Amino acid sequence: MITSSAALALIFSLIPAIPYATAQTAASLAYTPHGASCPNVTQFIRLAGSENQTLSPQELSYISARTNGTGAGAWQTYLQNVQNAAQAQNVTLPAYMTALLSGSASGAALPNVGLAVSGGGLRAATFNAAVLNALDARSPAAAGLGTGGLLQAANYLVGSSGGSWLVGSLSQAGFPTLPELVFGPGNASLTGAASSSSSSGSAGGGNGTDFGGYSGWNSQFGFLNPSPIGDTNVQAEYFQAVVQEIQGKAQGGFPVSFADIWARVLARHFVNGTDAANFFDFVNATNSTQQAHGAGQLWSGLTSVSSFQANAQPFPIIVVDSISSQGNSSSSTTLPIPLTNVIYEFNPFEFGSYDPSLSAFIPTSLLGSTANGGSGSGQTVNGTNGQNGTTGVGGNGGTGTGGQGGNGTADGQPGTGTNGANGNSTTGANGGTSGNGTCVTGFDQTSFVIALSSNLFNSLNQTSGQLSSSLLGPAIPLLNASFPNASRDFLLGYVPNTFQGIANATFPDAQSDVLTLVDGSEDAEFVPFQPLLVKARNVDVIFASDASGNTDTNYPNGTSIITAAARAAALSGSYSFPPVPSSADQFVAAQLNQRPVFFGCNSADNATNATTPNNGTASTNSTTPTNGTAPTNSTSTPIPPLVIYLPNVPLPNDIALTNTSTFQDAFAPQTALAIIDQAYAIATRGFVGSAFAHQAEAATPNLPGDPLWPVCLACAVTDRARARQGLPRDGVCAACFQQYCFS
Ligand SMILES: *[C@@H]1O[C@H](CO)[C@@H](O)[C@H](O)[C@H]1NC(C)=O
Ligand SMILES: *[C@@H]1O[C@H](CO)[C@@H](O)[C@H](O)[C@H]1NC(C)=O
Ligand SMILES: *[C@@H]1O[C@H](CO)[C@@H](O)[C@H](O)[C@H]1NC(C)=O
Ligand SMILES: *[C@@H]1O[C@H](CO)[C@@H](O)[C@H](O)[C@H]1NC(C)=O
Ligand SMILES: *[C@@H]1O[C@H](CO)[C@@H](O)[C@H](O)[C@H]1NC(C)=O
Ligand SMILES: *[C@@H]1O[C@H](CO)[C@@H](O)[C@H](O)[C@H]1NC(C)=O
Ligand SMILES: *[C@@H]1O[C@H](CO)[C@@H](O)[C@H](O)[C@H]1NC(C)=O
Ligand SMILES: *[C@@H]1O[C@H](CO)[C@@H](O)[C@H](O)[C@H]1NC(C)=O
Ligand SMILES: *[C@@H]1O[C@H](CO)[C@@H](O)[C@H](O)[C@H]1NC(C)=O
Ligand SMILES: *[C@@H]1O[C@H](CO)[C@@H](O)[C@H](O)[C@H]1NC(C)=O
Ligand SMILES: *[C@@H]1O[C@H](CO)[C@@H](O)[C@H](O)[C@H]1NC(C)=O
Ligand SMILES: CC(=O)N[C@H]1CO[C@H](CO)[C@@H](O)[C@@H]1O
Repeated sequence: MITSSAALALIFSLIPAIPYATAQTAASLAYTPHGASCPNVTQFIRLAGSENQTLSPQELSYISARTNGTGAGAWQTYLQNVQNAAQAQNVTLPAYMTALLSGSASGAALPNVGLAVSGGGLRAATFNAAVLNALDARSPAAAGLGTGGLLQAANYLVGSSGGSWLVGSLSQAGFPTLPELVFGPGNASLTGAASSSSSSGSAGGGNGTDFGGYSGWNSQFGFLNPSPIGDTNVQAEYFQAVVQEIQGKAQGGFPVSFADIWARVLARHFVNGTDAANFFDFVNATNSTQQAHGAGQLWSGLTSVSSFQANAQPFPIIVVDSISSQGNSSSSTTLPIPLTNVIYEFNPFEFGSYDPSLSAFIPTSLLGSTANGGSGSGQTVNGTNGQNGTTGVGGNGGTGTGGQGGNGTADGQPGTGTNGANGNSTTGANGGTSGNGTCVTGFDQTSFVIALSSNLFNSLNQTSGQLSSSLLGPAIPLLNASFPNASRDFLLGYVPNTFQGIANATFPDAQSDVLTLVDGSEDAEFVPFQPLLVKARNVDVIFASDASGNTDTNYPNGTSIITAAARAAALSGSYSFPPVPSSADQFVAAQLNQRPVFFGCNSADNATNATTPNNGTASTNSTTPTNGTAPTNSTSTPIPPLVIYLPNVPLPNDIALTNTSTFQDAFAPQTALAIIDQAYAIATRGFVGSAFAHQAEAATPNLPGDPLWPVCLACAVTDRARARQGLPRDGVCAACFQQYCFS
């Protein structure tokens, strides 16, 4: 548990401030960003368009390769599993479904499915791993049931906070099976092998401690307090090693914060390079040039993972929220943060936001660069392109808002942050045409990306009252002592702001030298819908797995989906979302948090058909379209995606295991296995209150759920593709929608 602040205070007090002279460890070196030459600055920032947005060419090509190639095969496998499930129930699939998925359709005719997995700490990561397993063609159980295969067929996989750990680790590990992901390749069986010894460590390297190997989540060790025997000396050594690893970045003049420490902690669980054998190996961590605990693994580096290169993973996206540095940059921000705050995404190709206030991207590999060209773009301000202007690579400190600005500090000294800002553009260099600015690489560490997405420490400050008495209190003096030149609020995450000068009129951080980033769930959109609502992505079905802990007992109550709808309503020019209940109370009263629900069932077909959804509005705000009816025509209102909502829920006859605290950060293997088993049951049982389930139960008592759930799921998955063809929903799918739709 990370809540034991007294113990941590003791541990921290044992750690000496780390002197700058200390030789850097392999991890520290690998975690330090480096200067790089900038590409042609006119192409450096991609403006995604205000009205008709565009995707990056790389993403387009990734998705199109999936829908034309790999994906077609994946859909056929999925269809086969669904057909078997249908046959077992003596039902016939609608002809349109069979035709769509059997290989005759490709490209835009196919369903375009995005999976979104919620935050909620290790609970959510584990729960959602089981949900993905239930959709995985490689799981014999899921394939046999008829739900397996959707994971392979989906185009996108989006994670936030604890969900980002799942998405990040899955993708960077090369898309192993979910049991392999959680327990490590050698301990992968979901039926008992999890308790075997953790000797699988050297999967990727052979020598145990290497940059490449993946060995599972190591979730037997806690995050901040991993020592299995509670040995405070081991704890102190552990923290010293972790904190030392951000030394190089700090010395390079980059803003560091607790998010960096968090990154180095999470790396030991969700990034290649750590196993049970080297977890507490501080000798090699200090002295070996090999043991980097995942430092140096970059989010942009996913493009060199073979399954990614083969377009054989759903396209991974990680979501991060922002606190505007212009408005409220302190950690005492009220939560949830405002819905209109910019939501950023990290995909392997790009970092940025499709939110209309920014709508701009940079290459993920150049995260942290402040070069700001843009001649010809008409949107960048002049003079932001100071040669010396970034937050010091090797000490060229400063954030130079001036062509000649940024009298940075001497090379090698800790960057003095904003030093360059006083350049004031005396020569008026119209940044961009000539300047290449200063670029960095190595900032987009996978561990840092997932740490930003789960950077909820500013909220702890708020909910626990006094920072000093919170579990992080003791870390602050340590950070201060170790990085004396840092002067930021250590509870926020920092990325030098490449978007300075972009979209001045609408982007709240257009003048800020850094982006201040926080947990992707702090806007209460615990399920990260936003990237899947981007119209240019054309996602037509979102499978949303929600293990957020909205209630006292750590179950969801619909807040995620209601928040997503409210945000879409607030930014209705950019996003649309199906009708949902107007409050969590209504959501719970309708028991929509108890079972899988489809939202938006009637949003795509002509609304003249009778089944108008109820008047559930999309928002508690007044700005929402009033009654949540389906659009009456297709000319103006875009069709929102259909949302398949799967909530975490207690099972009637089991001891609840899937609702551990968000702050529980360690599970013994047997516990993780039990949680996964229960979550798998939740994901595969369907709506036990459905007519199908009642019928089946009458014939065969003690069925775990709705035997038609796999078929109904496939109906939802293919429904927008059906509507595109102008065909009516029919057969078992019409019956499924009677049972599963919100109405
Ligand atoms: C940079 O890219 C722009 C647009 O593609 C092009 O017009 C320009 O010539 C390029 N400049 C250099 C120096 O390559
Ligand atoms: C966006 O696309 C629509 C439909 O294709 C078109 O009518 C409109 O002019 C476009 N808007 C912009 C700003 O390009
Ligand atoms: C399907 O039909 C067969 C043959 O009529 C029957 O034996 C079987 O019980 C039926 N299965 C279900 C689930 O209804
Ligand atoms: C995929 O198919 C669509 C049409 O079905 C086509 O426009 C597109 O160019 C294809 N892409 C690739 C990479 O083959
Ligand atoms: C393991 O270490 C030995 C000795 O240093 C080296 O020769 C070998 O290449 C290493 N193997 C791997 C997979 O790194
Ligand atoms: C992580 O390790 C696995 C093998 O264990 C490998 O397939 C994958 O490519 C590695 N990922 C990275 C980013 O190096
Ligand atoms: C350091 O690494 C070497 C090579 O992998 C290993 O033999 C040794 O046991 C490690 N040291 C510790 C203290 O674990
Ligand atoms: C690293 O090596 C040095 C010199 O060999 C040694 O003094 C030091 O104790 C080692 N560090 C650790 C953590 O063992
Ligand atoms: C940028 O510089 C050009 C010419 O130097 C000038 O015409 C333009 O007004 C400047 N733009 C801004 C936003 O200052
Ligand atoms: C920048 O450095 C030059 C040369 O050292 C010095 O003359 C000038 O005052 C400095 N400007 C600022 C704004 O610090
Ligand atoms: C920058 O220029 C503005 C406007 O000329 C002036 O008000 C400001 O004091 C200058 N800042 C510095 C640091 O020279
Ligand atoms: C003050 C400072 O750091 N100036 C440096 C700016 O960058 C150029 C190279 O681009 C160096 O030569 C200067 O010393």
